[in-house]
Amino acid sequence: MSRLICVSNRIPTGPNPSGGLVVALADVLDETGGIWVGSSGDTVINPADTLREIEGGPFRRLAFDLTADEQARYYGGYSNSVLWPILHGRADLMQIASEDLAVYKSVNRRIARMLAALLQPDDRLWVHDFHLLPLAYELRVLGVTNRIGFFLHTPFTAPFEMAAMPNGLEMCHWLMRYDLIGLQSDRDVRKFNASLAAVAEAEVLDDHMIRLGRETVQVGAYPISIDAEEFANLAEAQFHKLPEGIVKSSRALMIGVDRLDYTKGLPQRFRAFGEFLERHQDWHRKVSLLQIAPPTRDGLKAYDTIREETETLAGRINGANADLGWAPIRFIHRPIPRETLAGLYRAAHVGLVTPLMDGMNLVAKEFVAAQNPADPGVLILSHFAGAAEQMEDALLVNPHDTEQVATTILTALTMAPGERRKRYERLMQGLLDRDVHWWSRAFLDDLSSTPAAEDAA
Ligand code: GDG
Repeated sequence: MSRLICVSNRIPTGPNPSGGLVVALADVLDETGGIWVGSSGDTVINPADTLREIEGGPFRRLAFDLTADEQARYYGGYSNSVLWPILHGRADLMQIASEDLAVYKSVNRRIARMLAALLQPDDRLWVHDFHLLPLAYELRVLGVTNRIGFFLHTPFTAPFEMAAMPNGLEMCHWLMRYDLIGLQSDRDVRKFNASLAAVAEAEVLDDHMIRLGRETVQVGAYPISIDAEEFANLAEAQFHKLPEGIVKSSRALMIGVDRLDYTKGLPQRFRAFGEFLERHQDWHRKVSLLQIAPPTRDGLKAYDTIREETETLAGRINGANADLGWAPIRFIHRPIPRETLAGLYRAAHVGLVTPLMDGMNLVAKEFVAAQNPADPGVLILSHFAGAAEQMEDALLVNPHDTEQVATTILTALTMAPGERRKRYERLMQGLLDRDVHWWSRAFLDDLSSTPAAEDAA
């Protein structure tokens, strides 16, 4: 089997790297003698023009470094202050700066040079996420004809939003140089086709093939997932290790787990919970919301703002409702270990996953996988998470509609055990049928069967 070269913004670190992507790709990297390429996370004054071997670990890893200016402009600037907001429908939060775009392109060009020096003719490349959109374009400029696939972990932009980007047309041309583009959901595939048609006048040949000038690219939905079986076992084992106060509590526990990002809808969620408490005084002291929200992208203005807004709201709701023995919201602004998280999902009666926009949302899948099959909790899930396309047995909500979410909280808390089991069984079956191993196999099989560049020429 040809080598897989996986490229992502950050290389998985440590001797035993974990995380969803690692689980999905470790075996195929190992079996094919493949390599993972990504940034080390270190900033240096003069980055080398060659990749640096990271010793140890279950597969070969090669890292590059960035300067502090590159980190600020390529990562903090164009990636996280233009692409991230626009891909999540938040054009209002874009911070457009031409110098950031220039540095974003030059970093991608350098990565392409380092990669080109490493490639063997039949290597397959799999590029991940919005930090690396121009990578195939830059590799083609260097004459690379290998198959190159791209997976976007975020949603894709709608045509109107793409038009608000400083370089929407250029982005279309970058994308056309891949052989296969993987998106999270069918909804994203529709937006991809519509955006490329509207902004670049690309021709949609069929739902999964689009042409622009002499280039054609295949596109498809490959909903990412988790290793549901592994997560279920982890949750079962970890549940018993939780503090007694949680395991034995007679209070219903609702849980939210999200990086503290403005896309995750935390203020809307807190408002809905506040409304629920206001309407249902009989639930006071009988329910609490545990919100785990580790910090992310600190130092960017939009993130400071969402932190302040969220903390203020949690304080206000607690101030208005708490008594000496009960606080309705427990807000933890720190990461907690994955094992503890798994146990907590299982202890929870309701999972609140209400992003305003999300590529997939793995928390929704982890929550379901962690449940006790005999007495499962209920998932409340936003229509605007990619996961909603596959998880119709969750209670689907519009996160903007405070009243609807408040009503749905009551439905979830009072759902009969039989109904909870029925929904859980269907959701869990879906997770077992299409787990993360299915995801990587499906994408890589399709990538291998796209026509190679020289065949297509
Ligand atoms: C992007 C897309 C897409 C969270 N807090 C802690 C912690 N987590 C873990 C969760 C979950 C992961 O982080 C978050 O994944 P999500 O999918 O929910 O969201 P993003 O980080 O925004 O991920 C998203 C994903 O890429 C994959 O393609 O689904 O749409 O935005 O696994 O459990 N893990 C630990 N402590 C925490 O406090 N250990």
